Amino acid sequence: MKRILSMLSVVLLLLFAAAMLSACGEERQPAEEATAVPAADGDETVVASGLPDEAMTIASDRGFSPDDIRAALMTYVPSGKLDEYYLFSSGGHSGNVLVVGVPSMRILKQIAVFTPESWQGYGFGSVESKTILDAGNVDGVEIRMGDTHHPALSETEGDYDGDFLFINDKASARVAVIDLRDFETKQIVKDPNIISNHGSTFVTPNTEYVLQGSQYATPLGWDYAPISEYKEKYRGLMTAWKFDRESGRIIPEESFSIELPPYWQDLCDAGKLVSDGWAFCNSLNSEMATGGVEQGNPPFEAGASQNDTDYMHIFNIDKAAEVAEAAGKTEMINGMRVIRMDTAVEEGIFFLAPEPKSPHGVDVTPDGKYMVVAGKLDPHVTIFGFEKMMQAIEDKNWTEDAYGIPVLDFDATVVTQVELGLGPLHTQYDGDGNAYTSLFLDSALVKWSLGGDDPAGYKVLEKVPVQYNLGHIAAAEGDTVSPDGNYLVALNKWAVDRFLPVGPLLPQNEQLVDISGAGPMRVIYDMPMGVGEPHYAQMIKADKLDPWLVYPEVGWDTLAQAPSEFATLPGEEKIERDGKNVTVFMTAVRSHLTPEHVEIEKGDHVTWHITNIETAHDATHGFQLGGYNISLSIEPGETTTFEFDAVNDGTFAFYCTEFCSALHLEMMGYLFVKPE
Ligand code: K7E
Ligand code: CUA
Repeated sequence: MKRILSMLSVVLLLLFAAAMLSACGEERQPAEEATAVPAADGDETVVASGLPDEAMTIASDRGFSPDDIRAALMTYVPSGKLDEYYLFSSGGHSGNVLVVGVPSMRILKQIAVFTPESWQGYGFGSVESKTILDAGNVDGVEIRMGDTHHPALSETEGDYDGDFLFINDKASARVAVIDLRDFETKQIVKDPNIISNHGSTFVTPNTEYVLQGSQYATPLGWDYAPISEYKEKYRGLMTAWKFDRESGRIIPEESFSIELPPYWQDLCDAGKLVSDGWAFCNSLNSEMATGGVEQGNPPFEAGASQNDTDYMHIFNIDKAAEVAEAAGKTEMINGMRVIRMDTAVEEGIFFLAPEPKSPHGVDVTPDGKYMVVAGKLDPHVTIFGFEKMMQAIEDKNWTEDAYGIPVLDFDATVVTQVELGLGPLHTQYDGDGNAYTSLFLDSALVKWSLGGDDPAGYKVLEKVPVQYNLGHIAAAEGDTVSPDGNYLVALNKWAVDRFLPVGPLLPQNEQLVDISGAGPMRVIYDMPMGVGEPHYAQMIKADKLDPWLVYPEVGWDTLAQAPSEFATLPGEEKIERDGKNVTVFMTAVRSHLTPEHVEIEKGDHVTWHITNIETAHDATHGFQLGGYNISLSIEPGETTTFEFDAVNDGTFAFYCTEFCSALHLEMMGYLFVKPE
């Protein structure tokens, strides 16, 4: 690997020289120079004869600068070669998750999560996806939109383990679980006591809990209360969803919430190593502004920005988990165990600390010792020390807020403040003691050094402009106990002039930044993200994942991740009738759906199982039934089920939607619905 790299740099130098020469209108470098570079151990594909000369011509014809050439060489992944990292990016208000390869920035997949998606057959008839989506319904209202913000990969000892991915829906306070064996959503849970969550999802270092902080306060229990009763009735929540690795599911009965003041909790992060067992959230409306500009009140944006400080929320999650198990310490509200505020204070579960106003991200350093709070309206980040916090708690060095919650002394908890630039939002880390923070207003990424307990050690090192309005950043494993460095993706809110115009609605721009340390930080790729606003993303080393190529057995239930009771093998295909209920057992294989004729009557209720009996990699069959809104994707080995009421008679064609073989167009059948 080293040799290929050093060779690359030789080629690079040559290309630089060539670009410079051609820029001066002089003769290009002769080809012999480049072909003189020896090939790496038997790998004759590294430098093909004559390539550098041709490459030089291309580079100069396309007007590439040396930086462009370098960026191209760093990001190009040849056909058949694989990327080094997976990036799991929120799809924002598309309600889904995008999977991207790094460094190529090729989109590998969109995972349907909160929003129906026709290709994957998610939300179009299949019982499996309906079960998942319906669990996210809100009080009988079918919710089929979502606003995903923060993906969280499951962790073992504070490091990504590649097993599961969690993501929140900010709009309806829901959390989804994605199984990374098949990259499919398996569960959606709805917090019964709030309607918006932002500070989620964040996992504890061994994924015992998936943390979820609320955002816009609503009456506890999510009932009606007039805004005039804001201070008395409106509340926030921190919910710790219990995750069971074995079943790959969140267990609501073993989860609990902590009641919070109506301060509009924002981003959170879980502690790690020394701070394992604790969690931290920012807030942005300690003023408890209630808006209502139409009644002559200050608008929210002004009302919520009057105080110089808001409150960091500090939770002892381990202690809270003990309290949640103790008799009589929780209240059951809408089926969720809730630790009320006074209990949380009494038990030493919940503290506040002042933080500069309207902060955004709080990001725990890889050693777990410091919490970096970004200012948003302040050019500084504030570094809180975990040990200092613990000392302040021990010393009872606090005042109280309006609800009697201890507010730790600012100076006693803060190590220092570092001026970074305008609009700091989010921070990530590398493995060399550096931090990276997004500067929204500056449209820049800033690299700075961490100084531990020494305020003088915190120094701004470097800035690189990005295009434009940078929100979150995702460095390779950059929020774990062992960040990789190497790459960072800037998730920019605006693209403006970066891509061909596509009308007034523009894609967002995910930019890949080289932070390998071999020189200055450089933007090396622009990836238009053609779905809703991505917020956060996480980047994991590709070899930590081990996804299935096909399902483990033919006849697989993808919801249970176990053999299906409806598995249908060749020869077992049949149509059964029981009164008005018809059940179809079908197989799919290249290039045949069996049975080909399905005859039913208007008014029947139809349950239809299809097993893809293929065991070949990539031999997926799709299934669509026009006129009945049915779309399925049946991966090799999968058994899926859909149901519908035959409300219309007529003759319908169903067919395979994946061009699976030369006779794919013949892979069809008829559904005859006889009139009553
Ligand atoms: Cu900054 Cu929802 Cu994390 Cu958007 S949030 S950027
Ligand atoms: Cu199966 Cu086309």
